[in-house]
Amino acid sequence: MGDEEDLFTVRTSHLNTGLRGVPVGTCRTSFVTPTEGVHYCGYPIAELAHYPPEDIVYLLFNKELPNDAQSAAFKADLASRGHVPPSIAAVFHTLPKDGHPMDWLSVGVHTLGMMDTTGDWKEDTMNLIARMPRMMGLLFRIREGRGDDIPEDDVSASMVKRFVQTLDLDDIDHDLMERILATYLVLHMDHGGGNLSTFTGKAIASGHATVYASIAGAMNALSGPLHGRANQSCLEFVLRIGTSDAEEVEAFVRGELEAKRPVFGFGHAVLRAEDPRATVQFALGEELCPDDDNFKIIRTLREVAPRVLSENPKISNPNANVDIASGALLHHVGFKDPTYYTTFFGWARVAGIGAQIVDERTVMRSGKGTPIYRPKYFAEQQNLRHIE
Ligand code: CMX
Repeated sequence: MGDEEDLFTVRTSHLNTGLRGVPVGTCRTSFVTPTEGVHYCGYPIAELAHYPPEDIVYLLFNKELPNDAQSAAFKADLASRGHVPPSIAAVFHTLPKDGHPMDWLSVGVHTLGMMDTTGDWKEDTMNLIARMPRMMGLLFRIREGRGDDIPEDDVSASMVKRFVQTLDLDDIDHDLMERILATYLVLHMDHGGGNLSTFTGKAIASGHATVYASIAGAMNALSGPLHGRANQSCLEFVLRIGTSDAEEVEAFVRGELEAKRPVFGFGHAVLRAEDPRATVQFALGEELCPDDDNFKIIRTLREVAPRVLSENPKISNPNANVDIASGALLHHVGFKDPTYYTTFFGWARVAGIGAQIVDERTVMRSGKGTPIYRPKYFAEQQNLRHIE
């Protein structure tokens, strides 16, 4: 059987595996290769890491990078859509303060949709992207009990600046925070078509629920500890290590493995080398915060963990993944509570998931759109011989 035929043959061994490896569609925004990781519209992520997030949003929707005039026009378009109704703050004030920030994010997206849905896939997606920075800032402030005296929203500022201005934290280096967040957003915007949150968002949209309902559902999927919340777990893991001494770090890693716990920040389902998104963030940390305690720990982990994990031949990729460094960088610039980290991931993914929803709803099948999702499930007792 040829490779291609094999790829498209569904076998009994594929059942009850969460569609793992079963081809179900095409993705116009990004793909992942084992060595270079994610590519956005053909560009390896390492080549895009230093672009402003707005230019990468443009890329995901238009499938080409903007020139200067297109970039300026796109930023102006986002500004024209950026106004967030102040009444969203009233909704946030009613939420339980100990609710997880990802649940707040899902409520926030839904609430924006209840306040203003046009029904046009692209319009709604662009409006949501434009409103995310302010909504994120309000979410942080109100959940932390800082809901008063919130600064005016400067819709003409960059996505990241609007968020940082809304937060309005004392004693932080705004430029540093903006630089770390801008890189974080670009690195996390998209990751192929089949990851759980993207697939979920597209599945919901396939039933013609609104963009807001679809993205809120995608955020719920992202919040799981096996998916986006690994982001939070990874810094919690680093904080538990508490030393950058190589021997102590090695003893800690071995202890985790003996206790059958994951060594967070290492391994990947598809990549077979260090994730370029980790490489970019390590370089950023070496430039911006080489002496930060957590950064020193992850620098040692990057040396030690792949060697220890390589001793187990079952582990397909012992190298660092995207989550190893992002937490240390976010912590360094002032985000001390890891439970918020997945909300940054979600904010970034609104662009990639949104672009994929717009493609599936308005481009695929010559513009008719992908039909409503309906994979087949067999009754357990049904005879499976015909697909052997
Ligand atoms: N620590 C401990 N065990 C690991 C491991 C790690 N970092 N990486 C892989 N393994 C184990 C797997 O659990 C699996 O064990 P079983 O056979 O007992 O089930 C075995 O090695 C083989 O796994 P694999 O084929 O190499 O990798 P998977 O596709 O099954 O899992 C991943 C990938 C990311 C879930 C896994 O490497 C892991 O748990 N890493 C730690 C958690 C983490 O950092 N998650 C963030 C992922 C970021 C991203 O996806 O981009």
